[in-house]
Amino acid sequence: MKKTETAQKGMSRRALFGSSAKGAFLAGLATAAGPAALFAGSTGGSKPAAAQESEDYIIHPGQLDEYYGFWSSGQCGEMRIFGVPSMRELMRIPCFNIDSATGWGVTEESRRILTEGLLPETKEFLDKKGFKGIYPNGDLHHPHMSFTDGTYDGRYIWANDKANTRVVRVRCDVMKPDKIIEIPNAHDIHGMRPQKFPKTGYVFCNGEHEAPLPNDGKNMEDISTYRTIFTAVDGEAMEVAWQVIVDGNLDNVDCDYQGRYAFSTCYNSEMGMTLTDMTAAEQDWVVIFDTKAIEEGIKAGDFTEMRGVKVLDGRKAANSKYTRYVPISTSPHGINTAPDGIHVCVNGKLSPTVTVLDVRRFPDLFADKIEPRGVVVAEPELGLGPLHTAFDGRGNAYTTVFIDSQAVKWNIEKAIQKFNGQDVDPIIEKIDVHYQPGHNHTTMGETKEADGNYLVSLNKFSKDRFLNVGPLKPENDQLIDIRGDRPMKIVHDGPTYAEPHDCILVRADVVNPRRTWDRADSIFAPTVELVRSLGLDPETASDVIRKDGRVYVVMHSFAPQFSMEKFTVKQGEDVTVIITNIDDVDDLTHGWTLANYGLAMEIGPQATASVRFTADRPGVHWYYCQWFCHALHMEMRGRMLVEPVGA
Ligand code: CUK
Ligand code: CUA
Repeated sequence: MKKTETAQKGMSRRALFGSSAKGAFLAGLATAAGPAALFAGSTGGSKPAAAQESEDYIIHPGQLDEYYGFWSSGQCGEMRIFGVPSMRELMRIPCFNIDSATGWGVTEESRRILTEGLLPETKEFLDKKGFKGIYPNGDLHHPHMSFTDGTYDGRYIWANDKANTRVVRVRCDVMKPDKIIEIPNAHDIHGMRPQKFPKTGYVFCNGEHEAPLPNDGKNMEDISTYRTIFTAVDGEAMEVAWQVIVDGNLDNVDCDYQGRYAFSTCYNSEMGMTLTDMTAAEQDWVVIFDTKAIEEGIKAGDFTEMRGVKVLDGRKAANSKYTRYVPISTSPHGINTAPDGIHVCVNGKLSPTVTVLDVRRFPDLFADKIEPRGVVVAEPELGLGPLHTAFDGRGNAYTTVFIDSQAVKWNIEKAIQKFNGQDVDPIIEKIDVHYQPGHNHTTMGETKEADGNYLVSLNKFSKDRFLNVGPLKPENDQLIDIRGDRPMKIVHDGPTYAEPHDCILVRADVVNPRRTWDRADSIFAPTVELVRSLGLDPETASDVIRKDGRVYVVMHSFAPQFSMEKFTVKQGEDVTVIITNIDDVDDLTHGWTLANYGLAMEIGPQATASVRFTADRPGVHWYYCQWFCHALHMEMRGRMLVEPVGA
């Protein structure tokens, strides 16, 4: 299908729904299952010859990918590593979830990371609930890597938890989280981005939902007391640096390449509680934050201390020097800064437009020299339901249009010319995706090193693209070849389990994880210290120590053996098993699963891991290595003998 026809098809679809994207959206997404299926045409069939020529996006067995992809998993609560362009899933990184394979949420090391950053009342709540201090779920939407000088530096990846108001930091050298913090005062962290310059720095976090401040149940009906909170986390210390109170519900956030401004899309400027109220106004806004003014405000003491955090007032009515509100048509969603360091694309969602802001005008806006809309330099109409935009570093943008089920390639400069009255069409090409895309992402696309090789479209529905697996279907993450100025070409369908909202695509040379653990690693350093305090060397010990009412079982492992074939404890004893994997071989992970006790853990090469439990069940209980490690892996086992009380 030629691109002009594809574009026309987009038009006819628009005609079908009438001109109101809002109407189509509010109609309960009938489009997702109905009319879109009618138009489920692919770009398959007669492709332009040029697009068929190069198939070097095919990664043959044994070949390595050019890019690491870091995927969110939404309500699964984990992060995932993909290889791109092969779209092979390489690894999962448990973050906010509890994981059966690795014992994330079960081991002492992961429990420390999961609990130490929680607020005291959350800890208390989770203990009472019987969750032993740990939330059983999370909703991870936005993974973003740390920056130095406008591009990825391979140190960390941060991500939000919308479900339980947390932020995780994953260490890229071992691909495990090392810090998780709960954000006080705010509710339900959604949009999240690290500062790009000079170095991250701040990690900006949008509290999406509004609630009374303080939220102590004394005044729940008076909506005028509800507040939405924007948070800057110090990404290095993993502590809240400051917060700003704003109006409306903060959705997505991005920031500039100069290290000064952050900006959030904001829906529900009405502060409505129902769908009708929330979409009543014609316009919502983008809130721009001046981090320099905020830092000066803090120095001048212009804040209220709440829960140990300095909170500034950035509400619209407060006419604050910390924020500006730029009107955007109602319910904007994604916000993305172009690699040119100048243009910011605000995706319309209910409006078929993307609004382009020029960051060079922000100082004048804060100086009140121009009207808020004076920062708008273009507003191309792209299709129904624009959600997110990605960039190729060649001046082009790629916007997902949810209702139209398309990716739209358009030129930023041409959109500006059109906005200035010239007779040009900024839209270069539209391509059908399958189906209903949310986020998209280009290779290195959120950095100044955007290289324009591949575009990933994260589609919410797969419907008929795969064998039917029952009522619950996978998502469909499609890889699109955008190299050169050839027509876009879908080169891979990638089914994924719930639910990638966002991903980043990072050049492989930026990411250099270790092959085995460093014995001095901070993640298990407290455990190693504990073993030493018992007078033992974790790498050679095979001992049972009783101290202060607790039992410590300390052993090591080397394929295919645990250093202890058995150990004996008494029923009801408080037992901690600590194991060090002394194998120093690439990929030689052991595990320790205690049968019928609900316990398992991963022990990577050169790592120490531990679990603590009460030996409630008497009798013989086998423990075994659950990670296939050796020809005699099945034989890698031992017995825990639990003597009944009174015996
Ligand atoms: S949001 Cu999911 S499609 Cu949470 Cu970034 Cu836009
Ligand atoms: Cu060690 Cu299997």
